[in-house]
Amino acid sequence: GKLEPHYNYPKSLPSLPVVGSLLHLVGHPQLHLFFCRLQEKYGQLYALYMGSHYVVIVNNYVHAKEVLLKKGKIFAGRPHMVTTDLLTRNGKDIAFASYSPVWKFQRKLVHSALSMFGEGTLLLENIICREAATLCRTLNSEQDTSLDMAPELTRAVTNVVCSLCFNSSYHRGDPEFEDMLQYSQGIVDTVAKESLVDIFPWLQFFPNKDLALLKQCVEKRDQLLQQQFVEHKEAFSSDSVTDLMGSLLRAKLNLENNNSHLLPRMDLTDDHLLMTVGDIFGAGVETTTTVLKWSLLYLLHNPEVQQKIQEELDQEVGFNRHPQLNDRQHLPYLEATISEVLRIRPVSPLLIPHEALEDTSIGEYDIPKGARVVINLWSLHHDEKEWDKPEEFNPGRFLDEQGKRVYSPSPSYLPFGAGIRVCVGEALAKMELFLFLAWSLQRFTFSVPEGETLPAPEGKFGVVLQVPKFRVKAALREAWQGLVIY
Ligand code: HEM
Ligand code: PLO
Repeated sequence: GKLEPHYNYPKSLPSLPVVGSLLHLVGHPQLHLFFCRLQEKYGQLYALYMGSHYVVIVNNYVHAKEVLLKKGKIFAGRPHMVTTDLLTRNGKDIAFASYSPVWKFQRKLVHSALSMFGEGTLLLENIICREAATLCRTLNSEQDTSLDMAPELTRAVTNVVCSLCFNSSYHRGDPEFEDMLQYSQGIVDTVAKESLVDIFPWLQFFPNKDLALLKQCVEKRDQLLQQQFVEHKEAFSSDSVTDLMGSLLRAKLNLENNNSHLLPRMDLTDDHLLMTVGDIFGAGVETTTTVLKWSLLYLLHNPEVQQKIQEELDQEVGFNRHPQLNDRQHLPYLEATISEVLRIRPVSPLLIPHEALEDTSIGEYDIPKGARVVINLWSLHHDEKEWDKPEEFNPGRFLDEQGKRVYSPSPSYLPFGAGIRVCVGEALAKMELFLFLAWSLQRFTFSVPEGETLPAPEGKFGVVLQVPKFRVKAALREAWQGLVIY
């Protein structure tokens, strides 16, 4: 929208025509840190131009909750971006699609599929435990070597979403899995990170290395999705639906067969199905793996935390059985550690940009229709008024004096977002984080291999906050020597 002169808009960074405030952004690849620091000069709520896009940056929880909860529906839009349009066939997925009836329906379908296969039933727990056992077997055979855990963690997490989406899984060394690792990294490196093509859409018509890489990676991913789609369509039977792909197909057929004229006509195209699965698959893999890597990194930095988790596990679970989901309530220290990892290194430090669907306001400030709104979760999670020494890793923040779990010690904590755009995978992610960490720490102690240094806890900004590469040594704990560990 056009800015009206007499309105009370947020303070704006100085901008030049065309370039917008871009000169300020150049040389600041860590956008979440830069936006956090700009508060010193412009206050907690300020605006800037990215190319021709008017962007409002929110840095405190009161404003964030107004956007996400109180005015959630008004701010439920998503901006079109060159890179995400490429990834999602112009927003036919969930995460990068603007508010619409089809989007609402897609979310609902995923929700019910997730609760059908997992939450509530025992099935998903069994799948995760099966992958946790495989992970522990690998760790056991690689014991005391210097190991890059990233591919092992990714495979474990990938197999959970593979079971969920396609009722399939990968073995170690599977070439299709290696392909997936590659293209997914290519997408994470190039998509939705306020890259130049997203700021200046006309740049897409010039040769551009990042964009070429993204196209190539998306093509690879689409081939994989298409293959699953065809196989599922051929084998489809509406009374034996066993995965997300199947339940989406069933929903589409139902919609076509009895599309009553009472309902508004809704087109759930093949593209919508493919992109929905693509989202769940992509989010399912990249987010959970990232958190597991951050967790390991912080355990290397804080061996006393690792030891406390193990003491708790020894006491509550022991050595005769594996950890289960219903142990969660008895393992508050492990749960607190997970919460603290999600605070100190939020997976999605700027969430996904929201867009105002009408003229509105945040606090005392007017916000024009079409404004992009970026919630700086990093600022919320590192707010010194809300968190004592925010850069310090301290699971104790999430416990009371008796060591009992405190769910949210500050309102300035939203690792999964909130409101109608809240993460759809929160419950699944928490189940996986808990089980993978509990299984591994019950059996192994992780340390920095000889000759290696502690990895710096610096994240790399992008569509997820990426973890630096590092190696670990996994030593089988004494109590497990000579026992069958899975
Ligand atoms: C959206 C966090 C795991 C699927 C989001 C958002 C955040 C988030 C912050 C954006 C909310 C917003 O823009 O306002 C996380 C974290 C995870 C995680 C911290 C892991 C620890 C997952 C998993 C799945 C998933 C496992 C899939 C099974 C999605 C989807 C959206 C989303 C589809 C888009 C929702 C929408 O735009 O309507 N997540 N997520 N996430 N997440 Fe997650
Ligand atoms: C990760 C790379 C995949 O190849 C494609 C993909 C799909 C959905 C995206 C995900 C990527 C990154 C994390 C996102 C997720 C949707 C919701 C999630 C953005 C790009 C978060 C944390 O918001």
